[in-house]
Amino acid sequence: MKNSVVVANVLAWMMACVSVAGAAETPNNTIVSIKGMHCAGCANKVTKKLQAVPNVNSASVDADKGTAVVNAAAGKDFSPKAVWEAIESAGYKPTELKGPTGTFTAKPTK
Ligand SMILES: [Cu+2]
Repeated sequence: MKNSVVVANVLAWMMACVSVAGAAETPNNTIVSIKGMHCAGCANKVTKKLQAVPNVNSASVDADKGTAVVNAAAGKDFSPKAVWEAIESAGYKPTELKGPTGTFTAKPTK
């Protein structure tokens, strides 16, 4: 069981590498710093909200570090504003969002 999860992760990583190979300087990840999360339950809540944002492929939220890594669906972009608002709607406060369109310390306008 554990091994197959590792293999799946490695495959996903390899596929991610292939898809960003042509644009190594603008990886398709958006990293958000979030205030107010304390446990896995908080992280789950934020993850669910982020995964509901259009064109978001996956979101991985770390309550201890206070970060979310959000990945766009292949060939698509999501709205950083929608990501910011999704986190707010879960009850937490984004403090910084770094993505392909820039770094924001207040809610992006689009
Ligand atoms: Cu919690």
